[in-house]
Amino acid sequence: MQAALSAMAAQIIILSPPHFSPNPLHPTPLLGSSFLHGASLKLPTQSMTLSLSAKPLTVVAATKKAVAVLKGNSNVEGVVTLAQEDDGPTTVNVRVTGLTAGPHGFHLHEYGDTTNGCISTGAHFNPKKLTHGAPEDEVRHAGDLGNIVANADGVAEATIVDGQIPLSGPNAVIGRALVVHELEDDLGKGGHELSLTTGNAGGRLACGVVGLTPV
Ligand SMILES: [Cu+2]
Ligand SMILES: [Zn+2]
Repeated sequence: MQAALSAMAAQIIILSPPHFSPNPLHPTPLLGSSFLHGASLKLPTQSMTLSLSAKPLTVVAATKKAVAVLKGNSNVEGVVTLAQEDDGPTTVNVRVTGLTAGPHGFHLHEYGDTTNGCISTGAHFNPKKLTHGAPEDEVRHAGDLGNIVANADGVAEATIVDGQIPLSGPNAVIGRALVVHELEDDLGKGGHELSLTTGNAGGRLACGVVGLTPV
């Protein structure tokens, strides 16, 4: 870890000179205070990343984990765990009970706001401004995780691996909400007026905010 940070700091210094070339309007000596400030090894990681115009450096291998506890106004409830290694896909483990047998739409919604129950979690998380689809479609909401299928006992268990729901970065899903629906998500192909926005998946049975959990 220490070695990795030192190596990165060395890289920063090598990459930094363009930012510190003398400005003709405000000439300052190259080794003046601004240079020393910019090259300080005590800068937080975030600042070092922002100081580079190239894509952010990966500091060290990291696993992130999160959990959502789903509850609602019925006896439907569940626990969903999410895990992501580095910038890889996120693995989502789902267990929901109290459902009617069969498929139920399962999505990541935009907001982690449950002040008015699951309704206030907003629409499907959709940073790319596309229409609703299936998880495997190119055109889909990031939050479109398809259906989970309950057995005759009303229990749905699934493992979903998805590349559009990272646990960090600009489109991170932490602080948003997972929602399980009353009906099957038609994956945008049902021809209903709601197919291309919600998959016509009906009411929201239970929801839970995605929060970080110990790795
Ligand atoms: Cu939904
Ligand atoms: Zn959607």
